[in-house]
Amino acid sequence: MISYLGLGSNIGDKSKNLETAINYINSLENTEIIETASFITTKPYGYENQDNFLNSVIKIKTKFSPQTLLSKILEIERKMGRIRKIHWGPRIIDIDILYYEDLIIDEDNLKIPHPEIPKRKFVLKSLLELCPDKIDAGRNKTIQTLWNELND
Ligand code: PH2
Ligand code: MG
Ligand code: MG
Repeated sequence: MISYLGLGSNIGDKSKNLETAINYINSLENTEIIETASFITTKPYGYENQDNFLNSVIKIKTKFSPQTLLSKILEIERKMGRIRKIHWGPRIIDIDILYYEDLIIDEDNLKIPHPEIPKRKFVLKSLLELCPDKIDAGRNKTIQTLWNELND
C-alpha cells in the first residue's frame, strides 16, 4: 500500500531530526521509503509564537494497516523524545499520515486524508513536488488544484 507521511520539526537540529525519523521509518518491517521531498523551512502555521519548522513529505510503501502504521509512528515520535504540551506547539518531530491509498478514514484517533491538508501551504508544497496529479480522496481534487485554490 502507498502512503504519504508529513514530517515536521522545529526544535534542536531540525534536519537531523527529520533524517532520524526517516531512518526509523525505513527500518520498520514491512515498510520502505520510495521518495523524499526536499526539506523546506516554513513559517509556523496556527500557533505562530514558535520557531520556524523544517518540513518534508515522504512517500512510502507499507504492508501495515493504517492503525498499525499510526501506532508505529507514535512509537517513533516517543523514541525521539516528543513531549505533547501545546496543541500545534513546538516539537522535535511530528509525523502525520496524510494519505493511505485512496482510503477515507474517520476514526477518533485517525483521520485520513489529513483534515488540514487544503489549509496548509507547507504540506501542499511538498506534495506538489512529489505528486501534483494525485487526487485527494476526500475532496476529489488534485494536489495542484488544492495548491492553486489556497494561493488564489
Ligand atoms: N505543524 C503543526 C502546526 N503548525 N506549521 C508548520 N510550518 N509546519 C508544521 O509541521 C506545523 C505547523 C501541527 O502539526
Ligand atoms: Mg502535524
Ligand atoms: Mg501529528
